[in-house]
Amino acid sequence: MATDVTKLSAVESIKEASRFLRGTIGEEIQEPVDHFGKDNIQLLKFHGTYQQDDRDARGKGSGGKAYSMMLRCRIPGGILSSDQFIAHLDLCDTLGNATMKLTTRQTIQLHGILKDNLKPTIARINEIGLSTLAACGDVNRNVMCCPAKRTDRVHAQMQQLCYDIAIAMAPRTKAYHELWLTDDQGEKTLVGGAPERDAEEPLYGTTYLPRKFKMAMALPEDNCVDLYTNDIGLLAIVREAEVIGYNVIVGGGMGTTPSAQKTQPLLGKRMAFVTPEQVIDVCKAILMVQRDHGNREDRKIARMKYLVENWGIEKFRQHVEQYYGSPLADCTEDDVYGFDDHMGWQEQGDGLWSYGLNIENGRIYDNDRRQFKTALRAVCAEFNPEIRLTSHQSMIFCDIRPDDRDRLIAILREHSVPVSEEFSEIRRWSMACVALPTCGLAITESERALPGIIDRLEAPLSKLGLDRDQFTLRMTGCPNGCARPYNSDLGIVGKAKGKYTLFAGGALLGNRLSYIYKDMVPHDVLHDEIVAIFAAFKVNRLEGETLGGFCARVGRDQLESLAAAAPKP
Ligand code: SRM
Ligand code: SF4
Repeated sequence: MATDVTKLSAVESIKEASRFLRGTIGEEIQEPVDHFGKDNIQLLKFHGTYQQDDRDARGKGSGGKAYSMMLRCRIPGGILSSDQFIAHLDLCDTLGNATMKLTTRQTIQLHGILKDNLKPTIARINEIGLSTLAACGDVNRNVMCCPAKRTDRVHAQMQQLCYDIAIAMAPRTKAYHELWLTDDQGEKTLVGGAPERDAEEPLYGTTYLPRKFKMAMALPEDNCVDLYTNDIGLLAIVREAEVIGYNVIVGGGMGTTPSAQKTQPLLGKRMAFVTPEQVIDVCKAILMVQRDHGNREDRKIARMKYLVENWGIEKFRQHVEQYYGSPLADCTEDDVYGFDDHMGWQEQGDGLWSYGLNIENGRIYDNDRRQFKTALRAVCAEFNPEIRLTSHQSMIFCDIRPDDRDRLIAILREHSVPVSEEFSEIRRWSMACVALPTCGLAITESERALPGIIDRLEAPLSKLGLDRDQFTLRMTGCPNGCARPYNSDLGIVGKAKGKYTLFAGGALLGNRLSYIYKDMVPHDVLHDEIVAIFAAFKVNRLEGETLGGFCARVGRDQLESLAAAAPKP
């Protein structure tokens, strides 16, 4: 490693001493306390789980923290069976907080799992053929891929490769099996066969990566996974209905700390073209460059995006070529030009249909008004559809026969689940991160606030005649950017208690970063600020211009003047 050992960040020593992610998790699980200690909290992330506390409950009751665990599954490309989906619903009802979250990276999160229930929950997830290993932590996380079910070879090739990458780049430690899938003595296997993997980590070594690592795969006409925000984005290049290779985009990432100037959101940079045969080894080479040259002293600047930015793409590519062992070809001209969110009915090409159900902010629950869980259970029981999760926190039911289409919609309606066709464009293209009450890093509300903000934007948009325009509006409860707010047309980012930074000028395609339009905007005037932007757009847009394109063209200062001058609806 290039870094001086004495300056390594605290997490580096925890990883090094952990004996491949074991730490003292096994001992702590047995202890009669409701939470884990701080070193194991870091290691538990690699196993797919975060320790949290109910932030609504802080300072109430006995005054202590109400601890529980969040558990994130690893679902490459977001593809799972009805049974696996139902098993998650069962888990959220029996051991979680009775809700389930579809995430911005095509996975499922369970919240509110008590420490004593962590092992049975992880064991159950493995029993149904899924895993939580490497859903979080300084490793390659859930690999995203366009989830559309199609009979063409292109989607199948990409989805297979997505799965193969996830396996090839998964950690190999036996610790996961020992801790969660054996009896308390660590001897008898409870779930599945004995682990076939080595105790050593040929790809990661003892200290794994300097920071989290993310990958996604998309098509030029359909960047539904937001390629440019990933450490590695693979853009499939198709000629005569075959994937002939991938343009490799490196060094994207959203997270930033506004008080630290050295941090910033960055879009990935186009690096090289690789054939399908080369792609896994080149991805491994990229990961190894980051492993050996990424910053291990300061976690704020440890993501690969800073290495790519500091070195420049040419130097980075040279290193990748050295690790890979031969020169790489240049990218083809192809780039992203479309985004299909796969909502509503789509033909698969085999006579069957997929139905994309928009789940607002990915939250699945039952209450007096809406019974998502009951409806989804009923759909799965009746049609047994394959389920595919989107990177916009929504889901797709696949393999529906034409005759069953009306019945599926009827089931949703019977349980007051809003169907995708009823969503306004603004709500359809919006996303909010979890934030309060579970996220330990949240500064403001997000998931619980965005629906109300959109309620106040829908009528003005209609009055302005902009309600058919498609643009992304994304909100997060802190600057970490979990709902990717820095490349959306508009972004709302929690900055201080009840105050937000408003971003403008990104793009639905995800290939342009936004700028700070206004800072420290109080929650209750956010919608006024946004309506003023809509009004300015209405009066001043060029033909065919998108909302983000307009904001980017006029720039911050002119946008402010135009927004002040435009007649409000
Ligand atoms: Fe995230 C941390 C939730 C996608 C950037 N993210 C967190 C934690 C684990 C908070 C923590 O560290 O204690 C959040 C748990 C909240 C909770 O209560 O569940 C959290 N992130 C999420 C999810 C669930 C948001 C959602 O509402 O869907 C997404 C889970 C994705 C998954 O299934 O794997 C999620 N996080 C993202 C994305 C979007 C993406 O990857 O496409 C980003 C921006 C892209 C990127 O990585 O740059 C993202 N999360 C972060 C960061 C900032 C990373 C950075 O480089 O600075 C943190 C904080 C950190 O790592 O220190 C973070
Ligand atoms: Fe939590 Fe911030 Fe991520 Fe939202 S963006 S889930 S508040 S870390």
